[in-house]
Amino acid sequence: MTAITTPTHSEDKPVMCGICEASCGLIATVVNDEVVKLRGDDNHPNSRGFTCPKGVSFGYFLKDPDRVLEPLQKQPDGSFKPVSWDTALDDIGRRLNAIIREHGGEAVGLYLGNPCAWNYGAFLSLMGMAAALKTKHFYTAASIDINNYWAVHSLIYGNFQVNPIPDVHRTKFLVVLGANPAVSHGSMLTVGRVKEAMQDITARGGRVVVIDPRRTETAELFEHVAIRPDSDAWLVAAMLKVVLDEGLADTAALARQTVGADFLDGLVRDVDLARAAQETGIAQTTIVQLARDFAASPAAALYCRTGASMGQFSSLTKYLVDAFNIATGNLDRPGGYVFGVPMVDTEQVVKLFGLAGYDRWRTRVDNLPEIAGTSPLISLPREIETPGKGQLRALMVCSGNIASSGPAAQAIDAALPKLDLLVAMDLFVTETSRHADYILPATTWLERDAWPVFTSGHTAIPYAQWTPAAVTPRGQSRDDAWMLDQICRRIGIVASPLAAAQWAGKLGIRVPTQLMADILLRLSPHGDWFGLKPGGLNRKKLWAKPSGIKLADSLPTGVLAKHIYFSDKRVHLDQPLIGSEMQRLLARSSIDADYPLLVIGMREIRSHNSWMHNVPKLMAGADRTHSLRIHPDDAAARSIGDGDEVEIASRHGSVRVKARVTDEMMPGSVALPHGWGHAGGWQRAVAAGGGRYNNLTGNRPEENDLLSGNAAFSGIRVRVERVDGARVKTPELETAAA
Ligand SMILES: Nc1nc2c(c(=O)[nH]1)N[C@H]1C(S)=C(S)[C@@H](COP(=O)(O)OP(=O)(O)OC[C@H]3O[C@@H](n4cnc5c(=O)[nH]c(N)nc54)[C@H](O)[C@@H]3O)O[C@H]1N2
Ligand SMILES: Nc1nc2c(c(=O)[nH]1)N[C@H]1C(S)=C(S)[C@@H](COP(=O)(O)OP(=O)(O)OC[C@H]3O[C@@H](n4cnc5c(=O)[nH]c(N)nc54)[C@H](O)[C@@H]3O)O[C@H]1N2
Ligand code: SF4
Ligand SMILES: [Mo]
Repeated sequence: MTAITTPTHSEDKPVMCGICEASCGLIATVVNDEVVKLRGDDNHPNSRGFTCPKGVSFGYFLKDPDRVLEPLQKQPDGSFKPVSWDTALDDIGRRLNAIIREHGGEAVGLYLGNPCAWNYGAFLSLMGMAAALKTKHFYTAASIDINNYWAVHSLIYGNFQVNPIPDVHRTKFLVVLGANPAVSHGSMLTVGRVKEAMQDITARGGRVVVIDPRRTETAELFEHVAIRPDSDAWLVAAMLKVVLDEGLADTAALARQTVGADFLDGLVRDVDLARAAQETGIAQTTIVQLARDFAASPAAALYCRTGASMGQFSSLTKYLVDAFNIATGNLDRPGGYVFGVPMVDTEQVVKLFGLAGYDRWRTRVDNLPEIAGTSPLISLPREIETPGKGQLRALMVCSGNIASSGPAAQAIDAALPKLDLLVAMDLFVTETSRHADYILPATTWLERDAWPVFTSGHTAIPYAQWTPAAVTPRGQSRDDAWMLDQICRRIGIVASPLAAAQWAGKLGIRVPTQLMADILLRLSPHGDWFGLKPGGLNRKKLWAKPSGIKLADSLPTGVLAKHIYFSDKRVHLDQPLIGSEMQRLLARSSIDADYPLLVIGMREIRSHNSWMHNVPKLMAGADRTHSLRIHPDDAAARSIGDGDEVEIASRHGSVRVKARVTDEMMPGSVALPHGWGHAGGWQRAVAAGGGRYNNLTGNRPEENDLLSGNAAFSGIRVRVERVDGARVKTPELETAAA
């Protein structure tokens, strides 16, 4: 008998990793429509062969037995039953139509989750759908991450998409405030091989200073300054004051680039350096020296990211960071704080489509300012639970796990079942999707074409890329853009902000997102203008070079005017809203005797927010338990030993995890990764245990960033106790009781 062999077809396909903002180029080895291997793509202009453990493990998502591969319908007993696409979509359409008929499109909400950043079809559809429904209930991961950036960029540059980044490849002095690029690989900043790029700074005689409550993987490599959580505004305000008081400001740059620079003097007038030292835990001499050294550097950049964006004053902090870069003459100069070269001019696109804006309207319940047509996630439970016109009744969550990653997660968890309709587009039955009436099975980035337009604007080596799908979608999974379009068809809208698109839709003409993206690309400064610029870009050209095409060797300078959306082409520094935030900061007491410790987050190299705990390779090893980092002194004061189970309690909730006693923590601060403590159908993730960090956080506006609605996850006041009979009272508590 002769053996029957299946002919194998093996191909190496360049793809883009769609997990984090590094957007690394990968090579997928595909055999008979299966991804057998993922490795770094040496030809990628930015990542140049780099990968991390998450990227190369992603093939597992194609075969994970827990992945949802058919539309699931919630049954009366709470279980899920597979149904056909038509059954699911028709019923969703019918229920949405009933809600819209009775309450209007404003009763329908959308959540655009973090993975949409690598899923252009999804984000174009969601943005278009929110506009077509005329709903204010458009929530995005930006409001639990970067709304402070967007608010400040809107206020001072006139467009939320404007995003100055440190010129990492040329800077002489990089200060990293609340970021850990060695693990996170960057955010709102995409630098290929980021660790090496930072090491190059010191190799060429420059400095890197990392300001962080934890001696992180990045801080280990460079100069580390430990800071008390949620005190970054104090630090940068004090540094700005030193620069202004000591006459170190670049007055020529301020005169040339800004209006309202006098505002800065008033803003920091009442910032007392001794108090700043007390609030930050950083010696006054260190603060002063840091400010002087930065001002003296010929090319310096202060970069702040999530650690400095997830406190209660994150907009004030971001404003101060930009003001400090500007006042020291570093904006728009080589090696300073510069602008990217995106493959599509997203600043112009959002302006053109009327999406750029801040505080054009306020939210219904919390009276918070809109940003780019979106509402902050902190308000979601109240928008669901508060009756009246505009009450949120139906929600479609696209790649979000807000009952884990969202602020006051337990409040979201409790509010979601109160909706008339919840639709989740996801890969799994998660903490969030388990509440859904329907779970619609989405493709992963290996099963769809990819266009890294979100990160393109902040990439240190500008490049363009568009890759075809590596494999066909598994099971019944479909692209999120397809599902959203199917839902739109059933409620008689087109996912577009343009009135013309709605009319075309009535005639049966709908522009697929791939074509829409290609049109945006072709009409961009790098585009081929439909043949008018023969060397220009289009989708076909990029598909033919799927490893990507470098657009420039370095970032341009002398381009500030192009990135200012005010007619005077100056940065607007005079901001009364920032002034009132400063007054609020000055009035805040940072001591809470009942909850004497401050908890901060930490990202782990083998986790990604809330959704990679089901991958066996990423969960192997003794260190893959959810644990709380605590300084030896804080542990000793509570009789906590390494490996003990501890309870972390805030005013909002509590979680139980193992303690890891380590002097990498600053005394008084403890660190806990978010995204653990799973429920739902991802069995390994659930078995991994742990707790939900975000049960510790609050969602009232005054507990978060008031100017942007950005969630505060960092510096939450907590107490920590050992979980057993031998609970000890902390010395701070005894003092409070005395
Ligand atoms: N491996 C991995 N990579 C990721 C992610 C992930 O979950 N895992 N998530 C991705 C996402 S969505 C994002 S937005 C980016 C974020 O990218 P980063 O902003 O670099 O994220 P983190 O690694 O959390 O770094 C934040 C740092 O701030 C510190 N910190 C906390 N509170 C404070 C504070 O009050 N002040 C100061 N100065 N520092 C503080 C923390 O100790 C931490 O080291 O990472 C992305 N990359
Ligand atoms: N305490 C604390 N909380 C935080 C943070 C923190 O540092 N500390 N970080 C915040 C930040 S920076 C962010 S960005 C948010 C992220 O919060 P979310 O936007 O809620 O995103 P994730 O938690 O990453 O959940 C992503 C979900 O999308 C699913 N998914 C993955 N790929 C796809 C896809 O292609 N299509 C579809 N339809 N689904 C997909 C996953 O299974 C998962 O359920 O969390 C925030 N929450
Ligand atoms: S660093 Fe980010 S983009 Fe690169 S391989 Fe890892 S997860 Fe993917
Ligand atoms: Mo994020």
